[in-house]
Amino acid sequence: MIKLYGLRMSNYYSLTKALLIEKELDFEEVKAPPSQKEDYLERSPMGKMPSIEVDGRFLSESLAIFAYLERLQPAPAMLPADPFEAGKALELACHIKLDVELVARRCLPEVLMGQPVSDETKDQVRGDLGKGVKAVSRLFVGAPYAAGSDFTIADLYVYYCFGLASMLAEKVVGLDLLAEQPGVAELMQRLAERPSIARVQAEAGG
Ligand SMILES: N[C@@H](CCC(=O)N[C@@H](CS)C(=O)NCC(=O)O)C(=O)O
Repeated sequence: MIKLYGLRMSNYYSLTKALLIEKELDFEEVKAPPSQKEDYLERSPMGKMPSIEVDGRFLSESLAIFAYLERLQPAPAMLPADPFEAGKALELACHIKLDVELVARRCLPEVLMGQPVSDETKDQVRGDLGKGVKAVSRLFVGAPYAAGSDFTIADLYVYYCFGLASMLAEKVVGLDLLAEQPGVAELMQRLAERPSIARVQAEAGG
């Protein structure tokens, strides 16, 4: 059985858990807060969550875990069958992850630990987020799903990464990313009803 390490409060842990549920794979959750201890780094070389364990071997990074799970359990597919469209769905997921979520994440210390972020950082975040959100809107299809007609891994990145970024952007730098992207806001509302995501949310407090 696959072991999923991390904490339920983490957006990337939640994304990976939703993916395991979508794939109907058996898994066991193991509480493991981020750490720089040697045994943790063996599972996740940057000391981050999530990571998974399969038959005594470890894998970290949500996209790498996705690549593994997609091959392990091809159905239901989380990428379009067309190879180029599959690439486009991953391109969208990458921009959400690297150019929106990772940028907004610079504001996390202020929200999570009350550590104020400098005005200089806030200005940089506003500028970088502007570019990142424009990149996402060029690739976002939203008809009806993020990358086109089918639910894909890109939808999970929309929900868990664009979602966190929009909360951070609003709280810390006063930007309403969802107001600028009504299609994303509408999709996020629909995704919240999806059984995998609703289950992750229902279990988040535990
Ligand atoms: N690129 C990683 C990001 C994972 C990540 O940022 N995890 C956060 C929690 S949501 C974490 O472990 N932070 C603790 C740290 O950076 O030390 C992925 O896609 O899995």
